[in-house]
Amino acid sequence: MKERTLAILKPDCIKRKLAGEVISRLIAEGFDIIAMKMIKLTRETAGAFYAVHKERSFYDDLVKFMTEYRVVVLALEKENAVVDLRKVIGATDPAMADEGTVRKMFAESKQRNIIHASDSIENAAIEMAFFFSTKELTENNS
Ligand code: FUP
Repeated sequence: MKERTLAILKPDCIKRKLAGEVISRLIAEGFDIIAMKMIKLTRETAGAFYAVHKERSFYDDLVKFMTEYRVVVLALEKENAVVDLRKVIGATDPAMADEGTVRKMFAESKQRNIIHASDSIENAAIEMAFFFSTKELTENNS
């Protein structure tokens, strides 16, 4: 069954001009782009998005990083989108990521790791609603 997930091309991806290459890879992997926009996250927005990590030692640095430059958020659709996107991006730590994954190819560290992908169908729905209106998630797909 077709499924949707959320990806964020992080500030390092945009700064290093890798957005085109990463988006091409996602399309080549069979993902359809349902909605996409470039935004500059505020501390409030980035903090709320990563609220689950609030107590972690890396939280403040993570929020700082996510607000240092623009990001691109994408709602993506394909069969098994959630699991498949996690496979394409690879492990959080690029040193642990499989060969050929986006993070193995491009990420510099656990923090500057190029791309976010939702980790479950439930979180995908929550994260898509965080960045896109219902209209944005339906108007290009009717
Ligand atoms: P992932 O689901 O692979 O993005 O990874 P996590 O949910 O475990 O972590 C969310 C984000 O926190 C990562 F993308 C980057 C950041 N992070 C760090 O900056 N340092 C760490 O040690 C772990 C995670």
